[in-house]
Amino acid sequence: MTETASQRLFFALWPGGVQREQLERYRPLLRGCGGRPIRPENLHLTLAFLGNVDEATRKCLEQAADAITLPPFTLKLDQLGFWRRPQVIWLGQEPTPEPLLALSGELKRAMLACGLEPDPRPFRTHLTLQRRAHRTPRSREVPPLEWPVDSFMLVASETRPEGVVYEVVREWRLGVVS
Ligand code: 2AM
Repeated sequence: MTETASQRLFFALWPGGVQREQLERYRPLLRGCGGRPIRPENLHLTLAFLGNVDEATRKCLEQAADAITLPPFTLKLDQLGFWRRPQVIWLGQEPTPEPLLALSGELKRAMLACGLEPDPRPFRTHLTLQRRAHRTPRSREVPPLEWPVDSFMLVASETRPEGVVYEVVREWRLGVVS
């Protein structure tokens, strides 16, 4: 773990090796869309972006996450999408499945309880594949990425000269009381 007073943090679903490998099969569908692909080791699905968080707030968030007792679930990410303003291309699932909505809702409540302001927009399932993109992918419906989700993570983000580096700093198993 990085020992700093304040860290840039977010909660995320972190793909395992199988899913990370399968995510590569969507890359050819993004040719011609412009932008910059996310490096394979950086691919993740953000649940809640926390921003710069001090030690006390991080402890508060971790305690709130300890109290989450939701069961494991499986995602079937089967849509490619493009958001013009943030210029991102994502793999997602619409509507957001209920268990994922429940998890993001719990994390929003945790943020509020710890004095942070969650994103007021409704949560939308998206795993960003490409940034600074200009065009929507030709295929919208794609063969699904089946992703059994049995944990969520707290991740630290650091910007270095070689690019952004993510470090999973804690993991919570779903269906297990911490
Ligand atoms: P994403 O929505 O494409 O996943 C870490 O920076 C992660 O948090 C990124 O994957 C990023 O984009 C997400 N994120 C959400 N809101 C953010 C913000 N205001 N600033 C930076 N990253 C944000």
